[in-house]
Amino acid sequence: MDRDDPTVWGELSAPELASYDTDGYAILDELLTPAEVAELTTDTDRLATDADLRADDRVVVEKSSNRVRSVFEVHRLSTLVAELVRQERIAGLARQVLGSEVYLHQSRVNYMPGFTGTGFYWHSDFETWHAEDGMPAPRAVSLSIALTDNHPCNGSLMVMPGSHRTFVPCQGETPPDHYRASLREQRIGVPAQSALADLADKHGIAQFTGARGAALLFDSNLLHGSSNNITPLPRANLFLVFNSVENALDTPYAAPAPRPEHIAARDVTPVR
Ligand code: 6CS
Ligand code: FE
Repeated sequence: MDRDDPTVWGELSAPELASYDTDGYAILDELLTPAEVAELTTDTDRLATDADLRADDRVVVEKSSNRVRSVFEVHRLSTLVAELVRQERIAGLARQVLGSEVYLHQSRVNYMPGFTGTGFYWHSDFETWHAEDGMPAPRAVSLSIALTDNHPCNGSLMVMPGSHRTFVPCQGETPPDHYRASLREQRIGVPAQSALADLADKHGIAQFTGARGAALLFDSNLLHGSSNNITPLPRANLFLVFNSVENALDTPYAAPAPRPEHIAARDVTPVR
């Protein structure tokens, strides 16, 4: 389906965002300094190794190893992340694109260890957020900040530039409580191979690479995914999702019950 909603709801003043409307994403090469990344990494590594957190629902471990894949709600677990989110160079990007006050819909760190890191199959985040979380419109942006260098070879994110203008409804139904399994390996809510083939043919595939501190700002409906990481080089990214306060979550459009608040926040207090 063609998308009716705009991609940019506000005014873009940052020159790095010039191609955001057309491509559905923009790369910010040096969003954080190496010193800032080093400080953040101390905190995010602590979260991944904290024995007390292991049993917490916010921690997702890999399907076939005991390694931590994601930690959710990191802005509540790390004061450094909380302070970072509020900064104008971070939340200000989301306000420019979304044209309103914004709040954090989701925050997480994705850890992709060397050798054994497993990828994320092709998906549109908005498809999941609409169906399972009740997000009305694709008026949200994600900021993925590289905490390690993102090379072409270590499972870096692939995107289909321009695919954000097409909404691909996914087949099947959302089973109750499937979100834990889905965060390890998404099988439900992924587009049909024929749709992916058509869109790849039309738009091509690009990849987000960059040194630690680089960031990718992308539209909630952009098709993206990543391969496994068999290199010795780990990849970790801090992932922040901002939603417009005018796009607050409703009841899910295609799931029996909403996902928990650490995955999809319902408190729309603006980030300031
Ligand atoms: O569940 C989420 O909110 C996000 N994570 C996955 C693996 N797929 C959909 C969305 O990107
Ligand atoms: Fe995603």
